[in-house]
Formats: sequence, structure tokens, C-alpha cells
Amino acid sequence: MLNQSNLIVIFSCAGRTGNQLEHFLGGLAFAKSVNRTLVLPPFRTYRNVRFTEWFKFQPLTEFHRVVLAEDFMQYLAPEHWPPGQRIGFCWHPVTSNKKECHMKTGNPFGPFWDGFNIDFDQEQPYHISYYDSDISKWNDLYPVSRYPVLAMRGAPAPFPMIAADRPLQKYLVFSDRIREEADKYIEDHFSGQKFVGIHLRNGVDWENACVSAEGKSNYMASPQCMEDHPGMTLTKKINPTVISICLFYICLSFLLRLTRNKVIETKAQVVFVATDKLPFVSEIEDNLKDRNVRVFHADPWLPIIDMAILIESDHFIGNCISSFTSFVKRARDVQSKPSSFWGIS
Ligand code: GFB
Repeated sequence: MLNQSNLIVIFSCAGRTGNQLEHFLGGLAFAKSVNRTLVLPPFRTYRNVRFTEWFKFQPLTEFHRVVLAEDFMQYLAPEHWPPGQRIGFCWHPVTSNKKECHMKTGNPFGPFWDGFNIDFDQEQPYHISYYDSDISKWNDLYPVSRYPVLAMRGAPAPFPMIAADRPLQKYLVFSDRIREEADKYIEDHFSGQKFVGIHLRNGVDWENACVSAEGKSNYMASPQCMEDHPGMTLTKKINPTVISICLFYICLSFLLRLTRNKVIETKAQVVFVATDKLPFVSEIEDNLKDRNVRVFHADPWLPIIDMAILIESDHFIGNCISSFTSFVKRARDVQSKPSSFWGIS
């Protein structure tokens, strides 16, 4: 397998965990549509995290040809993409006459490529949109014979990903290490018990996001819940005629009510809270005292462990505009597990 020259290297590490995973799946769909082998990039935390630290390699091969970035650099790059011939591609609107891609400008871009000692000899903006990503257009412009490797600054795919690509999630299977760590938490704390998993976003970046989202019908990951509610807008106000995605930030009683409803509906004995900041453990526990429900908050060293636990819950409540939620929701959808969103019950 490691002898081909129609490859695509996509830096899909813009943003944090949920963002990166969403970009990755968009890139995977794109690689398939242009029939180029996808180089599996590391994820970016404070370091480059080898793709297989988080996900298995094999399931992805059932969808498309892939090669690990580390293998690509060791075995293929010296022949097909040697220093001196490294072009960095990026998307600019057709109206733009910018000539640069700034492939390595800033963090995490610089450290990502530096992790492989990659420098670019040339930068080349492209203007084809994802929706035109048929093989002929790309091959006419960038034939494999001349461009054996396309290295891109970001996935040439929309963010959030298009609904049709969401089922690709099924090819993202956690590595044994991530699976075992999440399973161990469940085993040690509430083995065999039904649980409702909830995702709370209430850090300072979310406060700002809530302000920016106000009144919009589309913001960040919101298509995941807004697409079924045409004409509705995002708001943090309490208003039954609109979706109130940020509501729980200011209205704890709403959070408690929906959590309680889902606990009763699923006959859960446990609530598992994943959050970037405030878990409201005692508030949720007090509100469910009559049902003897226990509330857990793991605060794991890796956010992806929270995701892996949430995916296992009997019911999941997520945040409509969060891509962290999107990952969990997509993974549950492909397993036909039920989920709902704050503000939409
Ligand atoms: O995953 P992410 O892209 O989702 O970024 P959003 C949110 C980050 O916050 C995660 C932490 O990668 C984690 O580092 N985080 C959020 C959590 N929820 C949890 C949780 O339940 N458990 C743990 N352990 N960590 C976007 C950001 O976030 O929100 C943008 O990507 C920006 O940079 C925007 O900040 C407002 O889509 O929710």
C-alpha cells in the first residue's frame, strides 16, 4: 500500500477537540471524492497526538485509503514529496487575490508542521469549493502527475460538516486505550447502572459564544439541531417559541428540569456530567434526591475520555452549538442511541 503517489495531507487541527474531529471527517469525505489517499494527521493538543493514539486505523480503511502521517513522512515523502517540492495549499474565495497561505503562521499551525520538520517551498491558494469536489475539476487543476501530494492548511470542507457526511462517524472507532480508560471509569463508578450523560458548556468562551449567537439561525455547530426547526433562532432568553441553546448558562432550573425528565424517562440511577467548567453536581443531586440518583463528574485529563463516556449513556443531552456535543451525537446516531439538546425537548 505504501507505494502510491496520489496523496492528500490535510491539516485538520484548527480549533479544539470537537472542531478537529469535525474537520477530519470533512477531509475524509473530500479525500474519497477526489480519490486521493488521506494522510491521517495527528491531533493537536499541546503536542502532536498520533492519530492511532485516539482512533483505530483499520475501520477507516473500510471507507477509503488512508496512511498514517508518520508512515507517510518516513516511507513516501522522501520519494513523492521531497524537500524543495513542498507546496502548501489553502482555500481563498474566488474574489480574493491573496497569494499566500501562511501555512506555518501561528500556533497550532507552526508546531503541527514542525512536528514533522516540514517547511513549504511554495504556497498556492485554490478557489474550488467543496461542493465542486469532483475528481475531474481537481485533477484538471492539480493532476497527480504534477502534484503527487496536496498538503492543505485546512480541510477543504464546510464547517460544520454537511449532514450527508455525518454517518462517516462510524469509521472513527476509539483506540483500545481510550475505550479502556472510559470503560474503566464507568466500571469503577457505576458499573451496570443506567445513566444519563449531559454535556454542559459554560466556560468563558461559551459566555462570549452565547452573546455572538443571539438572534442567529445558524451559529457554529447549530445545524445539528436547528436544521429540523426552520425559522427558529438561537437565544439565551427564555422563550418557548425559539430555541434557547444558551439557556442553561443563565437558567439552572431549566437544566435541572430536563435532566430530571430524562432520568425518569430512562429510569436512570446515575447522571454523568461532562463540562468545560461548572458541573453543578450538588444541584443536580439535590434535585434528584427523591430518586436516589448519584451524579458523577470525571474531569478527565483528556476531553475525549468524557466524549467516550457520554457516548455510552442511555440518554445524552448536549449543547446545540458545540462541536464537542456533535461528536457525541454523531457517534450515538450511528448506533441508534437517543440524544436531545438543551433548549429543545
Ligand atoms: O471541542 P471543542 O472544539 O467544542 O472545544 P466546541 C471545546 C473544548 O473545551 C474541548 C473543552 O476541546 C475541551 O478542551 N471542553 C468542552 C470539555 N466541553 C468539555 C467537556 O465536557 N469535558 C472536557 N473534559 N472538556 C468551540 C471551540 O468549542 O467553542 C472554539 O472549538 C471556541 O475554539 C468556541 O472556543 C466558542 O464547539 O464546544
